Amino acid sequence: MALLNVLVAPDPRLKVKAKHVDIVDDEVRRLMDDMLETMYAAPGIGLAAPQVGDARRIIVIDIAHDDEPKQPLRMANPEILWRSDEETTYNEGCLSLPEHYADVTRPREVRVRYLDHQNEIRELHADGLLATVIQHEMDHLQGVLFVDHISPLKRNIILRKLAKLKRSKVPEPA
Ligand code: GNR
Ligand code: NI
Repeated sequence: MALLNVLVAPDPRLKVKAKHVDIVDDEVRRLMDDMLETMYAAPGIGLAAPQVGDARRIIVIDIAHDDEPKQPLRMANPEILWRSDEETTYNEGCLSLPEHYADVTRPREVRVRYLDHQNEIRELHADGLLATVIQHEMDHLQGVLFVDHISPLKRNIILRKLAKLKRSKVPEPA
């Protein structure tokens, strides 16, 4: 297992559309496990492959609390089969937008089809926080961040602050 580096916005690798996975083999399983380890260490409750610089349609999620047994979900090629008309709002965070939060409204329930870590087709009905995190992670596979769901004014404030922070950390070549 290995900890992976999580990309912080603005970064062009967070804006690309990720590619379909043909088969979940040992190499993909290793990536899923490294992503879970990275997510738990952060700590976070979800992580998408583009956030660790890998442009494939892979996400991992665990919304179990610290005092509960782990409930890791590993998904390749997730597809939303159904979304509820009813919506819900969560104050979302993102490991690629550290220390920034905003309310995002999304469908309250979703039905998802995906390939699991054994390369088996599975379906899951999710609601509440799990449904929100699934949609947040699937957005990453389209190059979409939660700030793309809020007002351009709030989005630009967050992205400018993060860009400035990057400039202060990484000296530009002279
Ligand atoms: O850790 C995370 N918390 C979170 C909270 C509310 C809605 C979505 C999330 S996902 C986020 C981790 C992350 O950036 N996943 O891409
Ligand atoms: Ni995120």
